[in-house]
Amino acid sequence: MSHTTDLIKNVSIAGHGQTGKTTLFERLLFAGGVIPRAETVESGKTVGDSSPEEIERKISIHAALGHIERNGTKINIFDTPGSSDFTGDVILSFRAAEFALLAVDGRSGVQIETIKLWRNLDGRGKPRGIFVTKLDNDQADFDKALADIKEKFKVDPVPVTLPMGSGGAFKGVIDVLHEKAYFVQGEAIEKEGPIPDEFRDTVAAAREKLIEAAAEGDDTLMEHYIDKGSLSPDEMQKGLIEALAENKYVPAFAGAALKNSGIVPLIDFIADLGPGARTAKDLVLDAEGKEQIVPLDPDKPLSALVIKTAYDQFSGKLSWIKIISGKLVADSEAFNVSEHKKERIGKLYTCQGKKLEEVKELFAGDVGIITKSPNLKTNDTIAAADGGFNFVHLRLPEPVHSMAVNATAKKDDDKLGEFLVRAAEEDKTFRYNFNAETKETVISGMGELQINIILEKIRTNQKIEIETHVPKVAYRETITKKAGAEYTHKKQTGGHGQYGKVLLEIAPLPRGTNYQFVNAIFGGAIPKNYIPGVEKGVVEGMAHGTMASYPVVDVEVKIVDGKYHPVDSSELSFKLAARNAFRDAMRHANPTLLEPVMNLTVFVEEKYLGDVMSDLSGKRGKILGQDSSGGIAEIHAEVPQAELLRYSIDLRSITSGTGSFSVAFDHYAPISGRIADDVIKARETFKIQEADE
Ligand SMILES: Nc1nc2c(ncn2[C@@H]2O[C@H](COP(=O)(O)OP(=O)(O)OP(=O)(O)O)[C@@H](O)[C@H]2O)c(=O)[nH]1
Ligand SMILES: [Mg+2]
Repeated sequence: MSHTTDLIKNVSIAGHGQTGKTTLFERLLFAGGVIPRAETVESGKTVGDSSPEEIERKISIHAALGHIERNGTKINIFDTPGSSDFTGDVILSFRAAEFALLAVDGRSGVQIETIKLWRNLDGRGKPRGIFVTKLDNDQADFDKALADIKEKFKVDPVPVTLPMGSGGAFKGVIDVLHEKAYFVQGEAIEKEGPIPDEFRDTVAAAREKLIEAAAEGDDTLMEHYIDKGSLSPDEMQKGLIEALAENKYVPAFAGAALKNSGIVPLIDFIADLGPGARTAKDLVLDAEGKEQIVPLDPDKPLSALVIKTAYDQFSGKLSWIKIISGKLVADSEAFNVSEHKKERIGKLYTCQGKKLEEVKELFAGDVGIITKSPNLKTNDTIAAADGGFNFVHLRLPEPVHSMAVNATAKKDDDKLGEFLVRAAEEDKTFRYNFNAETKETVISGMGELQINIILEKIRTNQKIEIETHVPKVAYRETITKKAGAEYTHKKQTGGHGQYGKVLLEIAPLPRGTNYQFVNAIFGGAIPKNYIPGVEKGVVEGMAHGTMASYPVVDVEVKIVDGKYHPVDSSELSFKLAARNAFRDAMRHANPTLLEPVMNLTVFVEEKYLGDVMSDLSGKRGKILGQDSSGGIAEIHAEVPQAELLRYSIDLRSITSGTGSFSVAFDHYAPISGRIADDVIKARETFKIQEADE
């Protein structure tokens, strides 16, 4: 069944790893009547974790989509992965949803991913709520979790539900808004009942806080509240809707998803007070290439965005699509604006996890699926007509972990290539590229786990035998002082000889300048038509430095004098002379190796700060600055790339998997002593290998 825009809401469940998101998703579908019984993640049968790799590891790896209906409103729900390796799917769900629900473990409180996700939501101005779950665990503490949020995010969450007891004594939750209690019923859906007397005072205080949040919703309500000291239920509802849509307060919910607790009042809240599809906006690039905010609008012609591509074992290629304006109709024709091609729209679906449900149309605000379209790619814009605008591509963090990979048998190269194309389409944080300099195919992503899962798929699903190794570092060579050299290329071979003499002067240039060629020949010592040959020789000479055969950079090369022979000279002679002259000059110019230095930002809990800092200093890192707030430290440093090739693994072990980082190339810096000697030595074996091949 299709729902119209005003009857659609999209919610993303996100949060730190293992906080119970998939369990919550499962219980929402159960309470919503979608599935007859709720499964546990351990059973491997949940709707959320349905791929073989998720079932095997008992963690979420891909976003899952499902929906429930409450009072005619369709609530699309995304269950997203908690591991930062799969952050791409979290970010796409944030784009597609009007409301994010952050799952927080009642015992652990705010964790590092919670903070990163919060920041991402801040950047979008996206309304969000907190679901404090696992309150049935010993030492779980709802109030403490909220205090933690207040301390770390400087916002005071407003409880919509409150727990009754905790740990072994956890009995259920109280819906503060509707003043009802919900009692745990084992495997069954929680049961409504009156509020036990012992909680009356806490509920009254919480209700007061909720009314204040509602009054913030608009000025007239605030006046009423100040005048009367309270708000009517209708006013309260209106105020809470408006204030949440404007991200003015953060509702907090208590629960224990595994015990089906806190689920029904959560659904009620989202259905009645959560931001609706109409509050969404998106970003397009207009015809002039300028970014424009566009509101979601059912009354405009069709526009839609492909938010995700997945390949399912049974259903084949699935293109997830969010409708931003108008409606998408099955068996129709639209335009793929990104490709400037007509797009034949066949069947349309919504889904409950991997189970597809056919629909006739999808209205603005809804998220659905197009199957088996060979042309659709993630980030494509679908519209009623070609041209005009394109949706802005989803912004994702840059990869931080890389691995070089090659098929053991040459015949598998193409198959491996095809798989990598598909993997990169499925997860936009995963990249692959052939590095022509190091002659390696390097795959990169957000962490070791993501890369290992891809490698495993290559080996087991694709049955391709592969070899992997740490990617090579692209070192450079340069010079540190001026030098000159003279070289005569002379060959007498019967008839025509070869003759060319060049005198070069080379000098260091500032870092990053790469190369400058200066022709300072006076009086035709070398005729003009041979100068390009000279430059070619210099460029060839610079391709392989004299230290370890790495490319030479940041050198000015001046041709100052030379000699030619009217018969024997040729471009080739001058090229060879220049190449050798360059190499001779370089040897006298005090050459040095350069290594790439990265700009690193590390994000860790404060208690790990000391260990992270000392590890970085052991990695020849230069600390540029450090910031701490709410128990989380952010460290900025410059660190040689050679030291960071395994950093995601190192940081994980230092921080028990909680730390994260981003990294980007910054500059090249000289190395000397043992470090340089090691690089030169490693290159010697590499060169021998190359010669063997
Ligand atoms: N005691 C208790 N355990 C829970 C509750 N909710 C989830 N769990 C358990 O916590 C573990 C993680 O649950 P998941 O639902 O997979 O957590 P998740 O946030 O989806 O995990 P990722 O997707 O990997 O980030 C599982 O063993 C669940 O059974 C709860 O309310 N109480
Ligand atoms: Mg999960």
